[in-house]
Amino acid sequence: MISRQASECLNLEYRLRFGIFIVHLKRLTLKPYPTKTSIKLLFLLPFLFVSCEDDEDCCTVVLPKREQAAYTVTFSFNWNEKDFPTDYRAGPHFSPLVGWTHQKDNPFFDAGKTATDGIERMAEVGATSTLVAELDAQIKEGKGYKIYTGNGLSGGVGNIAIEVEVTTDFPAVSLATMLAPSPDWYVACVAVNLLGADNSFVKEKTVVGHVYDAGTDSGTTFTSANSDTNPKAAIAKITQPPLGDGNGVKASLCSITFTKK
Ligand SMILES: [Ca+2]
Repeated sequence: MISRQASECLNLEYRLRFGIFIVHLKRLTLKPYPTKTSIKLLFLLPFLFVSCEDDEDCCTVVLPKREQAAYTVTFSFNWNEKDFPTDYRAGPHFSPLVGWTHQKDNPFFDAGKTATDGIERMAEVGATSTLVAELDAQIKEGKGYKIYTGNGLSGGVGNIAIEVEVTTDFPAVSLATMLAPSPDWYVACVAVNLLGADNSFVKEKTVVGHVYDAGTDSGTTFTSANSDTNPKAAIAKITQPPLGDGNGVKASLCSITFTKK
């Protein structure tokens, strides 16, 4: 494909070449013997009709570059009894990370959406296979680039790191992990765009890992019995106890850093 601007540039260049050709032709027809000009003309002829579509230096029009970048994404958890005392119990942990890189602003895991079956299974039992199949279907529709599954964490404090790749067409990252024990709560980064204002990839970015209620189980605290929510409620950021303080969950529970490799 060549852009309209590039096409106009090519037309202009062809017209210029044709003009040069005519000037030399007139000079040539006035001389009955071969001259340096007529020899040059012979060399010019093929260039007059050769397309410069494949010649990067032909035009000054710069077509958009499709760049790629790799990042290490580090989830740093600090879910501890001192900072989150309400109903705290031993054995907190996080399920294997799962997510994808995709077009910016894709709301797949975001508040306000209804959880898919894959999000429900991830948020309730930490399973990834249904979610991976759903993300694969999204990628086949052209909405995403790659799917990732990673490690979990067998405690409330510690890090999980994962490597991801983004492109200018798919510059955003969404990753999620079940917070356990819990009814249907998960920590996630949703559609974090790694393209900066100058349209190049940022060196580093840190965001809060928000805690979401998937809206698929009606339990109210960490160890509530299973109570399926039917129909599903919308995904929502958690604000209330035991994790929240009425307004939200302390940002210290999870921070997520993206470091360009
Ligand atoms: Ca459920």
